[in-house]
Amino acid sequence: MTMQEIKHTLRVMPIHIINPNANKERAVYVGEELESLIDTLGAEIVERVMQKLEKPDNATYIGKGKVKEVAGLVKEKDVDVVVLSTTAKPRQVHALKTELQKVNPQIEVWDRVDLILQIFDKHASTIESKLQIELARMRYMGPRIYGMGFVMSQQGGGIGTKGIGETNTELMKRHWRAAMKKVVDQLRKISSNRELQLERRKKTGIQTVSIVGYTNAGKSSLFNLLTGKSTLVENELFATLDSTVGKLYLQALQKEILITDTIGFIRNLPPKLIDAFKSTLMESMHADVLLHVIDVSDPEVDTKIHVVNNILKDLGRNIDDDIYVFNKIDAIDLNEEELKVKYAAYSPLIISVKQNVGIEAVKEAIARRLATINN
Ligand SMILES: Nc1nc2c(ncn2[C@@H]2O[C@H](COP(=O)(O)OP(=O)(O)OP(=O)(O)O)[C@@H](O)[C@H]2O)c(=O)[nH]1
Ligand SMILES: [Mg+2]
Repeated sequence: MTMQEIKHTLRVMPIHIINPNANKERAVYVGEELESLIDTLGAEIVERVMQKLEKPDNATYIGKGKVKEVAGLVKEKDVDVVVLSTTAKPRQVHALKTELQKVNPQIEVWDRVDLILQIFDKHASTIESKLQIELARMRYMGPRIYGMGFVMSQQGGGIGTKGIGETNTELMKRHWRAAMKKVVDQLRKISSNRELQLERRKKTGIQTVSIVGYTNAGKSSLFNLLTGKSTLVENELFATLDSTVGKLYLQALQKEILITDTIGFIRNLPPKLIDAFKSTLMESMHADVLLHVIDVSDPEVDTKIHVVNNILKDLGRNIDDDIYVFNKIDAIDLNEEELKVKYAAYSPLIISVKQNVGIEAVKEAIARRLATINN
């Protein structure tokens, strides 16, 4: 079942997996984030289930008793998709799905990563981002499960996957490898084109700034304000998937620089998935300066900064000279001075894109940073 095949609004039931030892407030934020991801898909949450779990069940992740409860609700509420709030092994997702198919043969089971990939799918507009999603999906699902989709579609049905023999498994693996190579080759071509572009740009001496940050922080909004462009701004997670480049004239340097907007980050993304987006992120990794945008009205400011910084570091980027831009000051009670004290560790610039506050200071900070790099 693909999103395109579904005509009605998706009826979704999240299963919030809660570690009983975890901080309660934190668990609530993470749960809310999962539900905004579901909203972003345009789906309807028809029921929600909580499951306290210290250790996932080896077979079905949630365990036998819970499967029964979930199956009952799937039937009663006519659920199309069950979403696990955490990342599960493809094998566990598949086992849970097989159980739930007994009450709804069309049921889909996604874990958190599957959900994010569905959103990426919905928002992907270029060949490159589509290829990257495909690659991420292949890597994430592994040969067995990925191939299963293939075999099932060949048979034209979703049921009856039992008894697939060794020969088929080998076939799946081969199919998986071949399919993956094809995507990797195509992506490599796009990547090397971009690398050429980046090198050419370096030679002309045009400096570059890239906007990074957690999803929904206001990166595209800031990009639009700085460049006069109109990249899509949405109160949705992952509205942006591709990199966009714009020009910015810096009065202080009396010259034009390039600025890019790109995909946002989110917690608990498997490295394999981020790796698949490397080609889009290359632009940012090579930028002279990074502007790290933060939603200051968010209750989890520090956590989200760490998530972003860890991903950047994993991608091999030095983050020591990043400029921290705290956005959406209009949405909280603290004033600029109080925020500067509270977040002193980041030497933050405090802005509101919405009210056009603090934007000149952002340009000045960029100019100052770029000037030091030049010398
Ligand atoms: N209150 C307030 N809202 C803002 C401000 N800047 C942006 N927003 C809102 O925040 C939401 C996300 O904005 P985007 O610019 O799409 O955020 P993004 O970081 O590009 O998000 P993704 O591309 O989805 O990762 C939108 O609803 C914006 O209108 C601000 O200064 N104040
Ligand atoms: Mg954006």
